[in-house]
Amino acid sequence: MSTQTSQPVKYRFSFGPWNISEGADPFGPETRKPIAFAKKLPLYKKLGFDGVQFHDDDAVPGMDAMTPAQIIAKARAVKRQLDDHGLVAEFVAPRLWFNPHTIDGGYTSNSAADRQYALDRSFRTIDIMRTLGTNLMVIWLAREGTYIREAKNARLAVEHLLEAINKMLAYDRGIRIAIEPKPNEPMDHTYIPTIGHAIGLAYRTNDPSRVGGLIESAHAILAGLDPSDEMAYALSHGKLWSVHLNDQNGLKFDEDKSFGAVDLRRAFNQIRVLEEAGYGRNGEFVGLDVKAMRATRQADGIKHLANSRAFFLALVEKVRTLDRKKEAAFIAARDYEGLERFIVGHLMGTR
Ligand code: XLS
Ligand code: MG
Repeated sequence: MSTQTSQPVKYRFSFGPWNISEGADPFGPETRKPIAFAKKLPLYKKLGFDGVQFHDDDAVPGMDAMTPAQIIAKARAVKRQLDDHGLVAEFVAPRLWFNPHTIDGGYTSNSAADRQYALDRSFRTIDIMRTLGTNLMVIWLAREGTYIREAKNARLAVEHLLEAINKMLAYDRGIRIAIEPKPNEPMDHTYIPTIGHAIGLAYRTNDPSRVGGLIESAHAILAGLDPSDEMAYALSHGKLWSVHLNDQNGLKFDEDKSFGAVDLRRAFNQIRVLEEAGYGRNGEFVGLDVKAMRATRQADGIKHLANSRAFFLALVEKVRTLDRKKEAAFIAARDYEGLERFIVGHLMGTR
């Protein structure tokens, strides 16, 4: 990845259909009416987005009851819809947390039949990816973990994951797999909770060059880590293939708040790390995995996407206009108090 910043990157944005949602939470029903997939598509360009992120069944609803050929035929129709709107599929992720076979995890379930379901489902995901024109698969390990420590063998779980990933890599030698780590929710503890775990696993696969990561800001925060440091770690390995930028107010449920809405400085530092590593130059998207608040009215159900993109672009300007010489002087003098005032002043537009 290039470190040249002479030609500024023109960022391309993406989100998933689930990011325009109905407002249900575990404590109450929907507060907004559903919007059909076909009605969501025209909103992408209108909001300044070029990429669509998919769960496999966002593209092919009801796929568990369909044959591989039927799944591909439906995915072809979705590809035509994307083409009609000038959109591309960024990635497809297997949704391994709805089917009864995944009640206690898919790839790491104690049941061999459940593990086989997860694998077969992932092969169908790959068929969908290829049909939609992307070679990137994202795996968010939703239920791969435990509610109680004794329920599974954590060492064996790593071997199961490795075996599943190797089989996916062998199923199609052109695909890349980005692991999206998250430390908890829905599980008490999820396996592969951080990007360090994901990259460690990547190096143990049969083709490490095809296994990388997607970092979601909120997931890093839930692990008590700084998202920009997590991104820097993945970037140093050449393994940051997508991001889910959003925000999170401390250690609670996964909030998926608008990017930058809680902590502007933390958002600034994420963009800075991306920008300095040339993120986006190899076609990587800036994904915004953000959710509208439950209180949001129907007509305002896409404002969080517009807001997140606007905050991102405003902060890109803040990164690009930071006086690097002044910053270097503070660092050289080890005047971190001065540096703090300089950075916060820059963000606030004051001195
Ligand atoms: C959930 C995840 C999910 C993934 C896609 O916490 O963020 O939305 O990004 O499977
Ligand atoms: Mg995500």
